[in-house]
Amino acid sequence: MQMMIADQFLESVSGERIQINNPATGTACGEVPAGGGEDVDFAVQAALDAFTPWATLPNSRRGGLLYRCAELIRREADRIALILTTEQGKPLREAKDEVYGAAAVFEYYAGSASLVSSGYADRLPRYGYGIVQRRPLGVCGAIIPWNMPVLIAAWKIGAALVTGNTLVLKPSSKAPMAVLALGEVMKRSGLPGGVLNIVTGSGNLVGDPLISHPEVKKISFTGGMETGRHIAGVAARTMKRVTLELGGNDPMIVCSDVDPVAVAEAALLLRLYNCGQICTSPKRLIVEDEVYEAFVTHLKRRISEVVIGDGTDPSSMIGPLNSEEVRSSVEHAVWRLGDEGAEVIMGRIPDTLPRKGFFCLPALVTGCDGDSPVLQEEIFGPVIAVINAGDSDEAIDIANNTRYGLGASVWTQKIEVAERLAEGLEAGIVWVNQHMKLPPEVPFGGVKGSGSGRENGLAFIEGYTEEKTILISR
Ligand code: TXE
Repeated sequence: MQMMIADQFLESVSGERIQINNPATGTACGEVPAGGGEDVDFAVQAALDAFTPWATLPNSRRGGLLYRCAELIRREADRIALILTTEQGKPLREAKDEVYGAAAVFEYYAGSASLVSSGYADRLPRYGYGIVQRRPLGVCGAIIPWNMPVLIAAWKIGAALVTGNTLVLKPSSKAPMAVLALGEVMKRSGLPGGVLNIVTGSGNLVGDPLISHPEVKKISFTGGMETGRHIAGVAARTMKRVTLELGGNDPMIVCSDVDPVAVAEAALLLRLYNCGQICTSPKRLIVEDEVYEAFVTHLKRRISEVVIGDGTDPSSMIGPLNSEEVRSSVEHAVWRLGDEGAEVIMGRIPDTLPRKGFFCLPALVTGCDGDSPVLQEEIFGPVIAVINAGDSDEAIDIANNTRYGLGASVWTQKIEVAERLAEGLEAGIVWVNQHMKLPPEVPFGGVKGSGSGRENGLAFIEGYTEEKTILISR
């Protein structure tokens, strides 16, 4: 595949390419250009050239274009989803969910176009009156990871474009092809050249020139904590705005009044979605005493029934992890939890499991210590870690015992318990009797080490525009 810059599909200036591997086979499934600084300069220039005509379109026209994109994305969902499964590993039905989710995100932004409006201050006795314009920032940059690339790209593209900005987007080199397919579909929907540019390549060679480029006014980043720290530092030097989403270590608190079997089943399905590689996956199940045994008993039975396999096989409940690097870090975390004294039960290896590929058996780890140093970090894989808590006060202490603060959930039928725990949890979003749901209508982002700034909801208006006041006296 090729990069998308201005109204062209291009190779990189260097002519070099990056091989993309299918995580289910460990073998090549495609190639993309290995971009560099000159490609970034070219893309930023294309975005600058496209900016004024795009920014001066009526909001409704930009919204209308995003609706058309959503329509075509839905029509081409099967094709984009297959590319996503092939390069990322997730089961095809999850890849389709993700592509449809991206279409819904574009519909949300299209429908919100009219909310991006200016203000008026009437009757300022000594000054006349004031007009408060909302203006786009200019050229924005987006850097995204490999775990949910199509959905996360849609969040950033929808918000930047509907507010009149143009965008240079850098996908992860571990899953760039579905994002290129998304861009190509958007272009075919009528998006003018240069409004969205996609430059593929490494973090050092494409990411760094993008975050330090003087013409780029904002960087929206989703990825690892260390990279986020680096980006915030570099962006500060050119006074860029920065939004950072740096992962999570979400607690799921299971209170004593719930049906433990039903909630354990929900926890299993949620935790294994995308093979556990989701920032808001429930990574620590904190279960109160009264329901702990029944909860764990259900999981012990179910863990052996989880079918692992190639994401294109409809019987696979989970696919491989995205890379060898992720697999070894997940396996290492499971060994360490075992060393700390937790009980580890591994899932079953099916006879049909391909020999190669980055497959990682799901692990149920029970009796975990709430203070475990391993559990204070994000485990990005199919590890169901269960911690026993005496009561809800202890549960909340354990829940907040991490440097992350992205999402959290409380499972209870008692509204007063839900309210009290939701109040005490250190998180950007707290779910009650659900987890990991992110409709574009609500703001999303973290506290503590999970980052800063919000995406979606109405946060996009503040995030992608600036106000200019004109005070008029006659
Ligand atoms: O992230 P990186 P990785 C977590 C998860 C995972 C870990 C590392 O725990 O194991 O992070 O994942 C680009 N300048 N999350 O290695 O390196 C890079 O090319 C500019 C949580 O994939 O942060 C890619 O496009 N850009 C997370 C993007 O940053 C740079 C989702 C993310 O890569 C750069 C994914 C640089 N110097 C992983 N270096 C979440 N928030 O959910 C790299 N990049």
